[in-house]
Amino acid sequence: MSSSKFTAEYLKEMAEKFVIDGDVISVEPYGTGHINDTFCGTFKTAKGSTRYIHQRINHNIFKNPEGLMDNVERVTKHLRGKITARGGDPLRETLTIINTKGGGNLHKGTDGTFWRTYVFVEGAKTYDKVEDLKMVYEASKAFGDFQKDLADIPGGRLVETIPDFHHTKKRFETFEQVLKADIKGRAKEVQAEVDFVLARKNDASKIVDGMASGALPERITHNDTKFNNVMIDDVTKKGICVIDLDTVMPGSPLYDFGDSVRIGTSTAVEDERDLSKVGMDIGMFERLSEGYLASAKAMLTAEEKALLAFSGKLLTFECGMRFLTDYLNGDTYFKVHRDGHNLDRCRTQFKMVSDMEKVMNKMDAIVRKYC
Ligand code: ADP
Ligand code: GN1
Ligand code: MG
Repeated sequence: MSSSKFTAEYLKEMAEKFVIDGDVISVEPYGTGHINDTFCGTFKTAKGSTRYIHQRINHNIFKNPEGLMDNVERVTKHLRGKITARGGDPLRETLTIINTKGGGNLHKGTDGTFWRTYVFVEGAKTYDKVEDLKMVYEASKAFGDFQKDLADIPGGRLVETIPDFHHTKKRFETFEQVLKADIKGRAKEVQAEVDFVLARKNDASKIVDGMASGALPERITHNDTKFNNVMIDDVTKKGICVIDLDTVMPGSPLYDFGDSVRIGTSTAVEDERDLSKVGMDIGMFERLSEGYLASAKAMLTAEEKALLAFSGKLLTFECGMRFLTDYLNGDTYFKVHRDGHNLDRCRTQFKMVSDMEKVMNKMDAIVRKYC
């Protein structure tokens, strides 16, 4: 369901289900996420106006929205405690759930949709592309702090909101099945990209095998550490709030560090069509490593540290393979806004992978420098 399918009246009615002071003025599409439908709601209050984020959770992808929201409740409650203890502002430094008038964290529409509302983090923004080296450092440090803060979350194991999300080996097997079925007849157009994937089969199992054998520990991780999932403060330029908590679940820090390399070290946006503009910038990689390790170094094992540079390549490869899989499948998973959009995204990711393969020794040396 695309955002445009919701009328203004529908959206206002949805927004009124939540405990919010003031009258709703408008609810407009917001952001550039690929999964959920995000809206910014503006409400009239005595002092002027207040904004909120309303989101329709994509329940084709997140099959257990209730379990997902339980995770978000637990994670944000824990983070709120940490932020308050260090004198921070929990309303800006983590997400704050607004309950429904019925008292829950989720509004279920009669049409089968699932909606939630967050306090809008003001005075900060997300960026689809890195603008300067300080931003890379700060965003990466924010992801490291996030992992560190969640290391002692109490209670049982968090719900796996998407099972096997970063199981690269299973993702590879899915790719092979989709390629074989070729339901849209697109495989013939993308032989070079298909060959690129098939040539890297052996890489796919490296992290998951380590997880399965216990050589790599399970921790609580974010699992979707793209650059626009951290809000950068307009004034201090620090990464103040890690958002998009739908995939916070048990995982490996290598998933988070690795995934942050995709966009955090790229000279172009994820869907850039001119590949001559796309590249992995080693200076950006250095700042990204420095920022992440400034927070995370103390908690990582030697085995994890040894795989950090490789994880950048692997997670970028995994994401490119997912875009290609979706392209072959007829674009049913990621939102697309033009023909060939997933293929364009796949190509930027593979360009990044090729660049990383050329300088993997340098990447390893940089990581070691900050370990
Ligand atoms: P998706 O899962 O589709 O990526 P996100 O949760 O990342 O959705 O939200 C999409 C965009 O909406 C973000 O990149 C950010 O710009 C904006 N956004 C999300 N939550 C907030 C918030 N609490 N305050 C301000 N902006 C937000
Ligand atoms: C999706 O939701 P968003 O846009 O932050 C995807 C990530 C991909 C990313 C690629 C739940 O992230 O795994 O890496 O697109 N999220 C999900 O840009 O599949
Ligand atoms: Mg997002």
